[in-house]
Amino acid sequence: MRILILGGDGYLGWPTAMYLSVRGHDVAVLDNFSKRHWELEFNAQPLIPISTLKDRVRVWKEVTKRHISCLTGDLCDYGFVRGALRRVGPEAIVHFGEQPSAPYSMIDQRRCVLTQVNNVTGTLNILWAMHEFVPAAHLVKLGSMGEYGTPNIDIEEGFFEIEHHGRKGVFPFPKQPLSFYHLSKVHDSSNIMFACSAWKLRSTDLHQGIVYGVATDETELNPRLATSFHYDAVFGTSLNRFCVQAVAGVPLTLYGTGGQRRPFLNIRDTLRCVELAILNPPKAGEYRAFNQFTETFSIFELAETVRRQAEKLGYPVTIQHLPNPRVEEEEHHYCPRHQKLLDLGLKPQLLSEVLLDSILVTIRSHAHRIQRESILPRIRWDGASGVARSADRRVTRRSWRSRFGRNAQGSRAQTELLAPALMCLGE
Ligand code: USQ
Repeated sequence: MRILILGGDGYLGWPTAMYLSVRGHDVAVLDNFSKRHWELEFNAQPLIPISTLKDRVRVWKEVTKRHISCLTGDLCDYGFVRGALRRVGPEAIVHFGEQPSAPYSMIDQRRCVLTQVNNVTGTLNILWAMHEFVPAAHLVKLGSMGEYGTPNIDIEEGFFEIEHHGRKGVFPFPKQPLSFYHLSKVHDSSNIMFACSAWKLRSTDLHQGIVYGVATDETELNPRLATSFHYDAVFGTSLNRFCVQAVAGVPLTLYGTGGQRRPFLNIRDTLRCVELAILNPPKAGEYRAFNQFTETFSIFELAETVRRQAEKLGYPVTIQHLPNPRVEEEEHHYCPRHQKLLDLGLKPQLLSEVLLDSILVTIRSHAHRIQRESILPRIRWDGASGVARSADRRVTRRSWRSRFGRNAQGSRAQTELLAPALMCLGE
């Protein structure tokens, strides 16, 4: 099948491209490298050095003899999007090409607007270009479980039936998103659903949970095929961050009580889910939603699991309850369904000790690259933070010790690292 991957330079886009290429599909990747630019704003570097997309495509050809074509351009530029779809003529389009960080979208007005304009405009441009050139193509869109929020009822897969004043109907499940980033995904979902209905396009909206893991079968073929793994407070997500923190010997950064329950999946399962969606397309005019995760954990359970496993590898780990920089419920009901991908044949690779061990061991081999100053959260959901300024580094070593205890081993360097977070959290 001819498959176009949008955001093909990213943490998930690049491994997906290789996974589908090695399975015989004709794959093209498209990116404008804006994520690399956003990373520069915070000096947030991926743990494993990654080369340019063109280099990785070249290495992929050397290693597998398979060709991935590469397009460079911005999804917000409609002329470019039209040209790309006309040139590639994809049968399936996998859309990872968005600003992917919830914290980034909460920094300030500029990043909030950038996130929503970038994500919503890009998706609208794809829909219009599909309508114009490839109306039979299947759009596989990466949405988020965070679109639903944490309602006090069980979460269905996209739609549910409700009865109101004696009449029944099927409706999109209510969305109570967790950030401006998650809101951009909600807007995308509505736009895609409407385009499917109005223009008879077809789309699968993958409401994805939090992806963890550093490697896939394909990235392991050659070190130069590595993917962009983040652990910093802007682009890294909880489990990946906790693993790096354990190896770096800094306290695990639990926000609040850690009672927040979230959906998770392994990066290898992400690739399989995308493949299952592609191989089982919806019919023309159909918009469907799959909840794409394999298990749920509270963030505290997750930190405890990482602590136990890291200690077996000889890393002493402390868990630290930081004041929560986000506005979110910390104790809540959470019971989302996730049956549709299992019905299509997904065999989940759950978070086992072996799996966690392999992640920690991979991180260990790159431990010299960990930038500790990027670990602590500086972005507040209440809009009061911005990025902490250097003047914020005045918190004393005594305040580190009184807050984190002797186990935290607060050196002068660590105190300086923590200062911005404490200051922006109003400590
Ligand atoms: N958290 C901590 N400590 C940390 C980082 C996070 O306690 O160091 C907590 C957060 O407060 C939150 C939970 O862990 O309650 C999850 O945060 P996260 O950073 O792992 O994930 P989040 O930013 O919410 O969003 C991520 C991805 C997004 C995806 C989403 C799925 O960035 O692309 O859509 O996970 S979901 O969680 O369902 O929204």
